[in-house]
Amino acid sequence: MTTPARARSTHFGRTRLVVAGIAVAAALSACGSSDSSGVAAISTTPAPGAPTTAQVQSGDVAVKVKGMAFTPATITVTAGTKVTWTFDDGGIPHTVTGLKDAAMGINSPILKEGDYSYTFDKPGTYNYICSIHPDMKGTVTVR
Ligand SMILES: [Cu+2]
Repeated sequence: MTTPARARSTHFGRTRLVVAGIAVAAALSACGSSDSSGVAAISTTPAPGAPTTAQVQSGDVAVKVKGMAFTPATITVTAGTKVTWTFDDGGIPHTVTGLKDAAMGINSPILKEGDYSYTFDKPGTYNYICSIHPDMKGTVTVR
């Protein structure tokens, strides 16, 4: 009667010890993985001010028309900013063509090279495309 109780007690104690050991190991590995992923997340986060598309630009702003795209496709400028698109896509013709009433003034000829400029005087959002390749899209936000 005494022996079975002892045996059970010992067995119970061992089980708890093993469980505690597993819990510690799990806690350590979980801690290690969460630490490393936290460091990775911090290192891949861009520094403040790094994304150029979020910056408000003024004066003369340049946009490249190259590789079947406007780069940067999205810009934010202050009123009075002159935006110049430079066409350089290996002989592929493109345009800068405004969409909707507010952007109707944006209307370049078909160009393979050279540049086209437009001065944005009024605040608003101006969407434009290449009329030959409508998948080429750009946006100028004027503040
Ligand atoms: Cu085009």
